Amino acid sequence: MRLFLALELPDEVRAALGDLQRRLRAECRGWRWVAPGGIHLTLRFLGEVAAEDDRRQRAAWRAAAAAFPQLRLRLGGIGVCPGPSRPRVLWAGIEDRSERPRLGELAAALESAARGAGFAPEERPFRPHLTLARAEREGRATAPPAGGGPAAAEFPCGRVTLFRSELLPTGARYTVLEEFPLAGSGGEVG
Ligand code: 2AM
Repeated sequence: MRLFLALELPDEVRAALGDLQRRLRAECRGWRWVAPGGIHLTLRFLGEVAAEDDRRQRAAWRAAAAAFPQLRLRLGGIGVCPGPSRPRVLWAGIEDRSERPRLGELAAALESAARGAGFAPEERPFRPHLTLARAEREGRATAPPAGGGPAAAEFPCGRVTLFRSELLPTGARYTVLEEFPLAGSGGEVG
């Protein structure tokens, strides 16, 4: 199974991102748009995991989440990576003045749990982003001007979610396998 750990977004935040996608779709060509219901914030990509290892690892994810206080975030501006001349991914960020630094701490706590569970270290730095679209062909998509993101209120994040990702011809299908509440939370997302 292909697995990853992520934060789910409250419905109103996904709706704001869906509105943003509609606006960008009119301005930008050459993108495959992610269904708003599937937009999430990846904290740790796990990759292929055997079912028996997954069962064992879940205790580590549960413990790491339970030790980390819940946080509040706010959507930030949009951008593309790796850069505007050859955009591959179009994303919305997390506002710097929200609890974004704590998001890095949560990802680091999960990274540490992952290493404890036997995963090879993640070499790439953690760059929190919400993927809105992927280029149909690399280098052919038009990038929107960076900056202004969706207007949206601060939202609470109360749990880490373990997702299964299946790569289908119609796009990725994400399935929630288990939710791990953060400290001081009933596990709510909003
Ligand atoms: P992306 O949104 O930037 O594509 C499920 O595929 C999630 O895991 C997505 O959020 C995706 O990031 C991320 N992901 C997929 N493959 C990955 C990899 N090899 N390393 C890190 N993250 C990955």
